[in-house]
Amino acid sequence: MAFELPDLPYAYDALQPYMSKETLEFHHDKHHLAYVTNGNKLAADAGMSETPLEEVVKASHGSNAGLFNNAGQHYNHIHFWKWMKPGGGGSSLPASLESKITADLGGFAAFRDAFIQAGMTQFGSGWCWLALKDGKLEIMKTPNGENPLVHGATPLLGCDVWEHSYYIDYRNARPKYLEAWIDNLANWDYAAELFEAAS
Ligand code: MN3
Repeated sequence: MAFELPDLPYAYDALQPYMSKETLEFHHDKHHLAYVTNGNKLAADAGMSETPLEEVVKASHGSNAGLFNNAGQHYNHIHFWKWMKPGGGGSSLPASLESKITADLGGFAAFRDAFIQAGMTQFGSGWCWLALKDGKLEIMKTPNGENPLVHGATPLLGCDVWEHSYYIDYRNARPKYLEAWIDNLANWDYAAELFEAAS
């Protein structure tokens, strides 16, 4: 299936002041579009134009770096736009996911610390994640376009720590971006939806 750039599920200025209109214009209209355009070319070259996206990500991992990087980033960004919402964040989570976080990660505060720490310590470009693996929640971090799918896990919530996601609004202050993201933008309803689907 050809990759297509999805519309943002909110207005470009809807996440202000935590993520600016300018950041979303560049991030969605330029960066994500480039992954779609390049991914389509490379998928066609690999004979995978009709292959579902998750299969392309898994099949190209370790064997076709160009395709993997673009398909992985396309997958990650499709979800990233939905992993944020105006008025998001905070510690009030859907009950099923909240009790799972308490059981597996020691509670919301411990989760928040570990998630931010993973994002801060991802050296260079990449992502930090809340993922479900073998029925248990885990905090993960991955470089570049990699994601939990290629580690046998299901991503439930992911934050983009490439500089293009925060440099306009936070300059080099990645920790400030991560705190603002988890406290004010994270869409727990979407994370809970993915958790229910994976459980
Ligand atoms: Mn990005």
